[in-house]
Amino acid sequence: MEIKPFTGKTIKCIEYDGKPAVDLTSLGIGPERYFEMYRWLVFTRAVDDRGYILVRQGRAGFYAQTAGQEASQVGSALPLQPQDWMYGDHRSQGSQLVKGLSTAEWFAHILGKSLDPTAGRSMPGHIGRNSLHIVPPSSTVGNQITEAVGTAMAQRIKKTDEVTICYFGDGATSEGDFHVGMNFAAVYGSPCILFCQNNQYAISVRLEEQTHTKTIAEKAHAYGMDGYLVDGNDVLAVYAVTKHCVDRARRGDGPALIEAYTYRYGPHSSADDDTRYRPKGELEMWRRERDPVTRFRNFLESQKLWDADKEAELLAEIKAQVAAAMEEAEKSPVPEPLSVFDHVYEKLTPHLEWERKELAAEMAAGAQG
Ligand SMILES: Cc1ncc(C[n+]2csc(CCOP(=O)(O)OP(=O)(O)O)c2C)c(N)n1
Repeated sequence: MEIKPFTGKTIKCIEYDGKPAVDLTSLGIGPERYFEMYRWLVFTRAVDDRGYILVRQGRAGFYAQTAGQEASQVGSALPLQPQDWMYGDHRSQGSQLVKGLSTAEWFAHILGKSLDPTAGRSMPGHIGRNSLHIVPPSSTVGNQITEAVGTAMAQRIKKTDEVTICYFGDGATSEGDFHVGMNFAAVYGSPCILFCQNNQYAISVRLEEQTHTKTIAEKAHAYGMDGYLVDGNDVLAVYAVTKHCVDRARRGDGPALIEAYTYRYGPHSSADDDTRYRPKGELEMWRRERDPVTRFRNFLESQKLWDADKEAELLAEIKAQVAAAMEEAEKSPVPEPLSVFDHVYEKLTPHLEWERKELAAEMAAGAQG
């Protein structure tokens, strides 16, 4: 299978019914990798379902689901190495879990517990993990693009063997940071994979209201980098295209823009009512005909690699793993109020020192009376 930019066609490996669309032998992967991919798809959805329930139970304040976008997230994170850097947005948990984030840490983050690597300080969905090179997203749409490109520029200057992947949505391509980032990434030949999950909506704003180009991938032309349009609900295609771009970037051949065409199932976040802007029947059609998890299971079945017993075994195993992670997160204590001053600066500024003393005094007075 040849992976080429700007063909005007969406790159795909499997049909919606799961039948291979191309000769898959050239991908160089076999059943073990397929099982790993499928496990991650099912696992990501299970974690996400559980996370969203926390909001419905009134135990968490916010959640942005990844449901529908699992193939984009899993397929693009699997080709990365541990030394690579990941910049995500508010909807990147599938990729972050594949990069190594523990599920208990993810739930602790949603609940604002001490086990959260950002110590309960960040808005849910804005997690980071230093040791895994996962950078916490800033809430400002598109901000992470310039940050990621800067990291990749440093990787180039320092001649490391690292690459950086940056996730953002279609809405972020209307921000100045996208255009600045694309230009700098190309001019400096930085090893950056700019990965746009085009789920067709920025909250209620449809893609047609966001851009007048037919695709997002073609915008790469203007910056002198390669742009690839891939079926974002086809985990094999996303894996193959991202691996191609990661390998090129690691060899020193510069950045790439990938557009993964996909669809989100949930509302924008737990604070949104998507029934007010989706055309009738659209969501149901994507769920019924294009679901990334079902599609890959159909593929495995078409290759005689999967059956109902294996499915039941996997679901039971994942259910137990998710429950254990939730239990660990729940056991974690809420952070000490005074810890809010930790890690702000290496050394507290005089003003924060003063605020810290004031809070400590108020807490002591409260405890007494
Ligand atoms: C600069 C800025 N404008 C507006 C917002 C409010 N906001 C948060 S997410 C979002 C939509 C982002 O859409 P997209 O980039 O397509 O990502 P998606 O949520 O669809 O994954 C908006 C408008 C914000 N956080 N920052």
